[in-house]
Amino acid sequence: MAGILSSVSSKSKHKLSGKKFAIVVAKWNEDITEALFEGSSNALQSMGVKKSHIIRKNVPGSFELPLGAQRMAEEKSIDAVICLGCVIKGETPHFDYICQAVAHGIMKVGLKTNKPVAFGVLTTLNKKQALERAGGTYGNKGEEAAVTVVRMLEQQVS
Ligand code: RBF
Repeated sequence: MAGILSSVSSKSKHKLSGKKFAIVVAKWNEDITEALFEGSSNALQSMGVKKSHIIRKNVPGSFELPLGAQRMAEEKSIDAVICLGCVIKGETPHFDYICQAVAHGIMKVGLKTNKPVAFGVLTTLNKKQALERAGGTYGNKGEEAAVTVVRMLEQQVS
């Protein structure tokens, strides 16, 4: 994590202080998505983003992330959007439908609005795998999503 964040140059840190970010959080599997939110929000702040420039929006489930993201990305003042969710495989095929729709929907929002929109959605076989990626052994995918949108913004600011 320190490595990823320190790769953001001090020049772009300065420029990031004026940028505004939306974080759209799905409430399903809330314990996991809260940990992803903490990861994203803390990472943005350690890269120089003001807390008041981080706007949080909750949606019921991951399926609603694309619309939540679109509403935020269409706001003129928002520079980038981070989508956070956690879909855990059950015994029915809903997992595949939700994951595909969410991934496609989130990508479309970025292309339509021409703003960085990150896919910070865990798609795991079980809760253990999700915990490992929400601040556990495999890091925090919320942090990685924050670094991703910053990298995409850097291409515009540097
Ligand atoms: N939303 C999630 O974010 N994660 C899930 O693991 C998840 N599992 C679901 C399982 C079923 C059978 C259904 C019907 C919905 C699930 N959802 C899940 C909610 C979904 O993203 C959405 O909020 C609802 O389908 C309403 O549009």
